[in-house]
Amino acid sequence: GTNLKEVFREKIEPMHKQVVELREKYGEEVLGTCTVSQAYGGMRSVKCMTYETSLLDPEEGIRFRGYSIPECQKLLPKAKPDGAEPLPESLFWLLLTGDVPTDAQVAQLQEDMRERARVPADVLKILDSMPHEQLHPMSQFAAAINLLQRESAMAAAYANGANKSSYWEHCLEDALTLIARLPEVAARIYRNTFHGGKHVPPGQLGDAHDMGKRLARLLGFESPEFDELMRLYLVIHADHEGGNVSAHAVRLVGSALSDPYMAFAAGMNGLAGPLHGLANQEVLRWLVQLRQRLGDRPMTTENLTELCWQTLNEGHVIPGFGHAVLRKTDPRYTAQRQFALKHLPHDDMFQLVSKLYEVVPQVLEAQGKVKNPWPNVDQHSGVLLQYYGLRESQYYTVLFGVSRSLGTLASLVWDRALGLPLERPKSVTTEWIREHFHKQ
Ligand code: AMX
Repeated sequence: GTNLKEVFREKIEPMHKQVVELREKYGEEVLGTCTVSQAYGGMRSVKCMTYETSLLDPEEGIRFRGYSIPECQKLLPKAKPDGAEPLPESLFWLLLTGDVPTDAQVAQLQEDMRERARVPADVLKILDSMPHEQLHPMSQFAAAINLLQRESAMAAAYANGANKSSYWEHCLEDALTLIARLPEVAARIYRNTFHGGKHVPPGQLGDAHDMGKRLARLLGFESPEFDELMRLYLVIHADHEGGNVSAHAVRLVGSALSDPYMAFAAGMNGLAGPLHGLANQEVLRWLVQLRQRLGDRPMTTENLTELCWQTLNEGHVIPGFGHAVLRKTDPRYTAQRQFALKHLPHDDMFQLVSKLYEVVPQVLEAQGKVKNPWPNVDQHSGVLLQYYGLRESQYYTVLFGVSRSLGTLASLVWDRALGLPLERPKSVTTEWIREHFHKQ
């Protein structure tokens, strides 16, 4: 079939059966342990949850339903007639069902999303009246998601006493509507904050477009190359397994049966932190500062090394490098580097980013603290955006957020389909640790 909901419905029973069997067989096996250091150390590497849509290998990076980013670029449907990057809707299909969709399946999903896409006028009005200069775009974004919440099918169904076995349907309904509306929400915030509230009317777009192109056009960009960049961007930022701050926040809040809007807004507040999604904004600021500090001096290894040490000695991290789980260059970085080599090989800022790829890992190794000196996704994204004229780096994390809806909401639908319970791990006090281990 070509209907996502019906295809998904068929997946639930076998998956549920598999989980029941696995729990019967291995329910008492130890998946992970947690040392005192891990409890104080951000629970790094503690295996304590399941998450179906993607899995991160420390060496190889992310796989979406078992497919690496290059494999997704090869296998997922593209825009007709000559798109080279996967369609974001096709990734959502893959993440939700585990199957690479056909062109017909993607076409029907796009059609469904187009019907849901218009943001209610009064929500737009509230967005227009926000204090754009003072309110960070991510605050506007999270607020907008909460404003859209009043239409939650999940909240309404719960209030009407819906049966638990139907939660996933309402959750999927909300996920599709929310994802479909995010491009207009995101673009509204961009145009309000940086273009004096001059909007591209969605009615002008016609209906032959995908989520990437729609987002690009509503932001005010016309070039087909930027459409492709948005498609790539939306695909690679979508999901990064379950333990990262945004994905875990969505899962955690959703486990209280807060509806998908509430849960996703929580995730976006987490994405807005500089150690997580806000790093893409920080990277561009840092690159611009680096260029200023470099002045007329040439972009040599020696000069850049000196400036990287200056950042570290000022007590700052080098944004866009390092990762809590990854231990090699992020394949999301590599995918963006390939895009740059294809479309903007001579851009100055890209040259700088390329040169930093040689310099920063050495500096971080010499500093001797980081577990991973290699660049992550955020090191590269701003440079691509600024090349096409999207220079307002405070806005970048909103784009990350639009993308993250694809993974975290697909996962949330599975949480409800599998009937996962409220999350409630146990905490202890420092006093407890002292007493407990003293007695042993
Ligand atoms: N520059 C300087 N120091 C760094 C560093 C970097 N890029 N990355 C890690 N370190 C430091 C840590 O701050 C820590 O120092 P401390 O012992 O004085 O506290 C030490 O190295 C060990 O850290 P780690 O175990 O290697 O990393 P982590 O798991 O604690 O943190 C991360 C991971 C991403 C927060 C960290 O690498 C960082 O701050 N990077 C820069 C910000 C960034 O790019 N974030 C985006 C990550 C991707 C994403 O979520 N979007």
